[in-house]
Amino acid sequence: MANLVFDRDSRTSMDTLCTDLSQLDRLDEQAILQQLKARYEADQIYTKCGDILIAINPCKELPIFSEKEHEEHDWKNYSPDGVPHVFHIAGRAYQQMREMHANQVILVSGESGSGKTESTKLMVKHFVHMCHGGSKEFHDKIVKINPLLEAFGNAKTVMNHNSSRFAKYLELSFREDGHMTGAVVRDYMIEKSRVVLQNESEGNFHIFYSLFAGAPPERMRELNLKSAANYKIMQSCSSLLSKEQTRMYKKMYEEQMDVLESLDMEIEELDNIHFILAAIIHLTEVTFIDSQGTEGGVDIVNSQPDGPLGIAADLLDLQLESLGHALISMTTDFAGTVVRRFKSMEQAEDGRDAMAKALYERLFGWLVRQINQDIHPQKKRGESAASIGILDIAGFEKMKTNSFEQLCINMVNERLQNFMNDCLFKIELAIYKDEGIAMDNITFENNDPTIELFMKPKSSTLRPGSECTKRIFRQTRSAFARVELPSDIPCSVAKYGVFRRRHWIWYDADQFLEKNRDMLSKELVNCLKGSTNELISDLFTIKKGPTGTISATQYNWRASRKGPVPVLPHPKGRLTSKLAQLACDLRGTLVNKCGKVDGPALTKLTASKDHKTVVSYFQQSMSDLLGKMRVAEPFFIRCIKPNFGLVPKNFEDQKVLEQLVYTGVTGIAKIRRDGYAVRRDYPYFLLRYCRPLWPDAAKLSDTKEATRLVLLKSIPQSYHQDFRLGKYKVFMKEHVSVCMEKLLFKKQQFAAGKIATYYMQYL
Ligand code: AD9
Ligand code: MG
Repeated sequence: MANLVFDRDSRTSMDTLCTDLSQLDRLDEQAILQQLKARYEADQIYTKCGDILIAINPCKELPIFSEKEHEEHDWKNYSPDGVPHVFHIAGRAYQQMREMHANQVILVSGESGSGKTESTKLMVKHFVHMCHGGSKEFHDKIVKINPLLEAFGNAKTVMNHNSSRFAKYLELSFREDGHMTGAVVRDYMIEKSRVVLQNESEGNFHIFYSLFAGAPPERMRELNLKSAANYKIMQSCSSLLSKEQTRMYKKMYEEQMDVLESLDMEIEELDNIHFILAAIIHLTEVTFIDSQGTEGGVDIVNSQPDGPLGIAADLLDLQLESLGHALISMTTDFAGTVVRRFKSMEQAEDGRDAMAKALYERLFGWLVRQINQDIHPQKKRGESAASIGILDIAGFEKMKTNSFEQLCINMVNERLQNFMNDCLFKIELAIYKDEGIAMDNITFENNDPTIELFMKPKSSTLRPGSECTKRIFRQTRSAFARVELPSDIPCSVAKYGVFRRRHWIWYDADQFLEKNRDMLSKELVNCLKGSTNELISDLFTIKKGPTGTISATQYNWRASRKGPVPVLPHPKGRLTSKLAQLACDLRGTLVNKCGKVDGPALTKLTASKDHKTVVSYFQQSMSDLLGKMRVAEPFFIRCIKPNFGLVPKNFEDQKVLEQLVYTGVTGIAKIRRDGYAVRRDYPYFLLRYCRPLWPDAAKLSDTKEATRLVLLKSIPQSYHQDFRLGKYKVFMKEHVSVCMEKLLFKKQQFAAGKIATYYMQYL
């Protein structure tokens, strides 16, 4: 195809825009950028890159998701030459699931605000559309659970007004005939720190604003809540309390309650959701003062029944005194003797926040389990089924100041990128090599060193200016390293720098330790377990989910049961556990006098395998997720954010280019141009096509030769260069595979017609 010169105002010349980047003559970043830009300006937000879909956020509503598009991209009409569309990829996954009876997974990636969640929702709608015949009520529910999950799991950030603060893996199950039988939502890595602390101009989880805007006055009286502006955790973003936003949140509240009711939630359960949310709001209002007593420690400022502590205790069905004690004191085991100690101010505040975060996290996990209970697959005995999973994570973030939350989110994104690299490049190239098929000149940005350093850091790799670090820079231009503070970074504490090609991401290491330390002391756990409210007590007791899975949000608790929860002592106090030792080590090394960070400190921080830190929990969650994805056929959607502020009609070259480089789109286009996306073992290929289409070829003992014959006889001459015969498999371009499927379909229809005619004569 010729490289394109076009007139942007002409409709006809627009038609000459290339829908597949791998078909461009010139394959470099600039050519790809210009192509995407021209398409974006013509509202063509989707472009293929081989079998991968590039989706640029339109930042405005487009009329391309109607019934017409659903029909056009129905799996029955699937063609690899179809118009690129998010429905098209969903259609292909569905078709492949039906064809191969195998699980499929669609990975949606891209930075924060690039459109992952919207794409996910659109695909769910398309799946519902494609599997006609199921219950309408059930299909509606599958679509409606998304806004509910978003209410509890999304929040306004500077990068996206509706940013997902958790990773969601939605697994839709289908019967052999294509009917949807149910779904399971798996939630991972909710950013619970947001409950107690939000960056400037960012919001708390949407549900809190909905509660204030929508709950009727009698409910607010019951919860002892005044207007939102009175509470600390509601104050970080005043625009969310504006009249206009309040109107919107009021409407959302009503919808959320409707969905909750449609999940067969009982009144008592709805009450409990309200009680826990309100308890979190009151609990975070509890403040401490240094105690005047001889034992030191702190006291609670207002411990009256009508103060924040009393109200929180009431809402959680706890004894006021037991909650108060758990907040300000703790017990430590000194060589078998249990000693009760008072907490320092820092420890008491940490404990209060940990309790609020744990309540929210477990409420979220419980809600997901309730949803799953209602929608989980109803499989009959002996019925075979396959699933399509869609992964939507919190996207890559680069802010003015990046903190621990960004480190965790970005670490997960790096891991996913690494998985994509594995699927798209490494495994691919290895397979071609193994099968003796030539494939040259494919390069991609390998982020293995970053993963190594994040996931399995070795201290030697982190030394500044070390040979190893220099080598990483030279070879891969991607590294995670100890760096000197540049003068333009406005922060007095140490930083970690992660170098991604062409730019650095700076992490403010202040509070890394506190945020990583995800400890809810055993006193607080016991206190909550002692609640006379069955749900609250249950939330802090391990239970299996409806599908036998243990919710990710229960994960920490399970880990913490392995032994006593280590209590972090006052920095000057006696160390009571290895973790405390580590924490103090880190405290010393992270904030040293010249504003530098010692690599081994982070090594220890991220290397912990006992699941008692946020990082190790993220690592474990990610491994679980990848385990699931490795055993399914993957599809990839790469979302792109056209500008920082999500303004319509604004395609910023530099911003898009950065994302193209980061995701290796050029390499993907090349490997897709030169590669063969569909591959089948010879026995499978022959079983599927040879007997029904060319029975004579089945007599050949050489399976490779038989496959060649079948293909040459079946596909048009113009496709003859579009397959390769490897040692064990046949490799085909997608259109070759689709051509074979169409032939088979026709043949089966023909056979079915003949049988029907035969029987008709006896009627
Ligand atoms: V984050 O990593 O969760 O912070 P996402 O999920 O990548 O992020 P999201 O889907 O939430 O981004 O999209 C951000 C906003 O862009 C949405 O709230 C919409 O206002 C807008 N958007 C995204 N995709 C579309 C679309 N296909 N049509 C219209 C869209 N608007
Ligand atoms: Mg999202």
